[in-house]
Amino acid sequence: MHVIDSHTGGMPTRVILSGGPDLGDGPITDRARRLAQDHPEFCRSVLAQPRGQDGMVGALLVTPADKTCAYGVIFFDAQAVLGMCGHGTIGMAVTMASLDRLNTGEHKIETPVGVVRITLHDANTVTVTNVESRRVAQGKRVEVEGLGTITGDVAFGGNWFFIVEPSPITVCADNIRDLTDVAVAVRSAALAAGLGGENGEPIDHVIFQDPGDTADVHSCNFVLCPDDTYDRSPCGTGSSARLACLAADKRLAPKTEIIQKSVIGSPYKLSYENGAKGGVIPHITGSAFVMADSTLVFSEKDSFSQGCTP
Ligand code: PYC
Repeated sequence: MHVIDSHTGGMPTRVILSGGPDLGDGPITDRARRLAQDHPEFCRSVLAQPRGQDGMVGALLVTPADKTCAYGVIFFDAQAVLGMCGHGTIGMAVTMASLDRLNTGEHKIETPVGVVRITLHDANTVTVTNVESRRVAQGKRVEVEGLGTITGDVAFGGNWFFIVEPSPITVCADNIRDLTDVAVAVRSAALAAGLGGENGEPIDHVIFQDPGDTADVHSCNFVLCPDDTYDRSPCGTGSSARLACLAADKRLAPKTEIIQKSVIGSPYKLSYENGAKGGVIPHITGSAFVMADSTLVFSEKDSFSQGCTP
């Protein structure tokens, strides 16, 4: 299996160039469902330790059904297939550029939640124009054992987010262990309360938001991913959901650029335009760097061939 690894603000992406499962034809949503249902061991074996690492997102390249798209891509982590992934889209674009398979300029990419647009500015810098993102519920209260009542908004940005502001624990690198534990408890409470999308889609990520610590940084976030690791980047889909909340609250005007940092301090530039269905069209600019070009080996004699993390 030929893979190329990159990181976007510290968050790793592994692009699978060849050797992935055959998902057949048809709409990319059907192929994503087949990946989730029929190939969980593939996702784990490629991303979990010892072959992968915490937080790593896979980007499986597929033929786009929409021929105006440069690539189709299905993102996944070790536990779940994702609707979209912002840091992964930036990593994938920089990876394909490193292979001379993507020129600078604008391109369309097909994902299970729809077509996203990217602008490759140079070898490392990409703007993602995401699918329309929206807030579906405001000020939802959940009871979290040991913490009491936590209030947050439910929003879609390509994945489903429960966004809590201010954070119950200060967002800073020293607090990552505690932030993770509390976010896992908040996600369980949100799921138990049945929070999610209009069609019963469950919350898959939790975000804690705090203000930025310098005048030029609007905000900083901690994002819990489905595999219980945190996003080292400010999370492209999470930032999209957050922009939808800021717009709904009239706290940020269209086309106003802000900087959001992740819990480890990596930045995205963010702005939005109004969407056709009442939500926002987010623009997310970040940088990625290629780290490795590798062949993954799977031995039948290796009892940990499918990963050693549960
Ligand atoms: O950047 O959208 C994102 C993302 C989702 C999960 C991890 N990163």
